[in-house]
Amino acid sequence: MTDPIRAERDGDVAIIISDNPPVNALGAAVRIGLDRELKAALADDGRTFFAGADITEFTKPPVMPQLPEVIDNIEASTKPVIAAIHGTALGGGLEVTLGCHYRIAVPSAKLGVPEVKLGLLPGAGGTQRLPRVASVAAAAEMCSTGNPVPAKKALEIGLVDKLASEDNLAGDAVAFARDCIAKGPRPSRDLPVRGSADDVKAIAEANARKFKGFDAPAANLACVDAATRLPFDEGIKFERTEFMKLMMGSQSAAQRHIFFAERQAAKIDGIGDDVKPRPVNRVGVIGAGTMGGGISMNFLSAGIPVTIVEMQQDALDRGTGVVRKNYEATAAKGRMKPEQVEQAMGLLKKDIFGKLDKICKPGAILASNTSYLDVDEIAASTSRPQDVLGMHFFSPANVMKLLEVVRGEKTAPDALLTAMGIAKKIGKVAVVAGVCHGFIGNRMLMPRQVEAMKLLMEGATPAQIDKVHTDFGMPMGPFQMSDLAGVDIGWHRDPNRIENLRDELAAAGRWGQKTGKGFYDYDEKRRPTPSAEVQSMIDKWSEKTGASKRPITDEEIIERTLYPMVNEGYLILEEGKAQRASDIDVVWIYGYGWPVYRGGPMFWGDLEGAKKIVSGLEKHGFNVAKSLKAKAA
Ligand code: 3H9
Repeated sequence: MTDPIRAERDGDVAIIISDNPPVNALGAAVRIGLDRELKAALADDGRTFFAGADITEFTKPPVMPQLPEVIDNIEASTKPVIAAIHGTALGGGLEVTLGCHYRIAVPSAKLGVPEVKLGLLPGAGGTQRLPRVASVAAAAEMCSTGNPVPAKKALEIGLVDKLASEDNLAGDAVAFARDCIAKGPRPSRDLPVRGSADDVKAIAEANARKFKGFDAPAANLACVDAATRLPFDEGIKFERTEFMKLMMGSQSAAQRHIFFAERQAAKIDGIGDDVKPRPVNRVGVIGAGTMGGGISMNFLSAGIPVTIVEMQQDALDRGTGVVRKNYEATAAKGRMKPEQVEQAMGLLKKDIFGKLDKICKPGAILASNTSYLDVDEIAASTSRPQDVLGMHFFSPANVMKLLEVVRGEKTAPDALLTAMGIAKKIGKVAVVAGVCHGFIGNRMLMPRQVEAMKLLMEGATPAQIDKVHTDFGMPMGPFQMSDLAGVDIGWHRDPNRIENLRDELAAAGRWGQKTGKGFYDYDEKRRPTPSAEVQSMIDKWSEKTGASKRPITDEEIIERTLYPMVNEGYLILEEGKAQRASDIDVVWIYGYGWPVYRGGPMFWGDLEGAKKIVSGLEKHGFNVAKSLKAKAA
């Protein structure tokens, strides 16, 4: 293995260069080399910056020197050490720069401590040095949200001392180093803390909703708070204790799992490097409804021209109107400039009379956004099944990150690769799914919904079931979801045919949020309250179906609504409809808001334990997937 660290000299300045592709993670070889070259530079009278600790090392035995020690040695250097930053200085990478005495960065550099997104905190002194180098407010914000700051902002908050020119970092850094020689070392630990505990409190309050359920943001804030009241070395000890607590906890394990799962999902088994994606220069979308409009926005935002095909002028106007309204709302929040709105709208061409065949050249990919239709059947109805696949967006399509790319029996490898590539280009997290009813996500939703309805008949209330799900960390429970999606979805629309509770709700106009009432009653601000009318309908249907009502525990709700999802996940894997368990987790995190700190249903199933899940499922009479049973054995 080649040494990732090498040193050069420019007159009286030693330049230590790290080159550890792909992201310059601070793995053992880098730490050893960094320490070695620093010592050599001190003894001698002379692509991206680090993307953070090597996350893959966290589950392995530690290799010396550890990062805090390397950073302490840099900080203790009797000669000034300058960090020259380009690309991304993240996590442990930023902490290395904080151990340096001065920092210079190119304008395109980004600096941040994203550890919180991995359920962690900067564990190499970052929480103690940032409040001294920048400020308590900046440290609290950066550590607890994990959002990086661009170099210009870093300069404003004192995190970097100087901006280099974009294409001459080495030259500017060496010149800057010469200026610093006269100033001598400036250890961050000796700087006064800039700000007070109130700054930490303000950040905590401003983000309370976002942080709900997560352990790491509060731990990050507690460390920054410690910096305001403890001497540096005591603060470091506090940081270490908090870091280890998070590192040993299940939330960080879950979040690290998802970090790698998301990247793994982009990889398609069985497709070699010889397969190349097809170029995609324009996109046609059929149907200008909510979904069509949202889907179009993804491409427009990525600079890809879109032709919307809609046979009805009013529907077309409504659809393009929705696109404009959404963009204008984004502009009103300052996240887009008015000229960008026009630019995106300019890419949208209306073609009322265009015919599908006219739009589709040979080789064009024909993608269906179906949630349930059989992609193989759709493919069979064309003369080019190799070009047909599913691209299943989640509503609202311009917001939700998930895209299920459905691989049909005859889908060509390069067509699949193209769909996965375009998904990345439009900022989606794509997962390959096989053809089955509901693909991965909705297929797993079905047993959950069925059981939730049965539980109502047996004595649980919609509010109780939903609360178990929201307490678990889901953004909403099964009945809140029905009310949002529409209770009338899939309804036969015959008001005289009432065969179950859902029919009765639909016939009574209880279609959910859109009619102001569904499983819940809604006020004008769409706040739900339990409905007496619905409860009496439930009681009636419970009696009709002969279910004996009894108190239902929250534990039973978990066993009957979440365990069957895990079970379905195993069935999906057995049938080869998902490539790997972690893909299923990605679907649920990005498509349905499964709490990331629980790592997705499959990861959670492992934490809960296969034995416990199997016995829970068997207790309630479910057919357990063979592979799940085998795991429990
Ligand atoms: C930390 O620093 C703890 C310290 O405070 C305390 C220590 C005591 N390690 O994302 P990409 C892999 S915690 C190992 O597709 P991009 C990644 O899996 C760390 N591997 O590229 C992928 O592998 P593959 C805090 C890593 O250009 C490949 O590199 N730092 C790491 O879209 C390319 O990644 C972070 O949380 C890593 N640190 O984005 C930063 N990072 O090709 C995490 C990446 O096999 N990283 N890999 O699938 C990122 O945010 C993005 O990777 C980055 C580049 C923005 C840097």
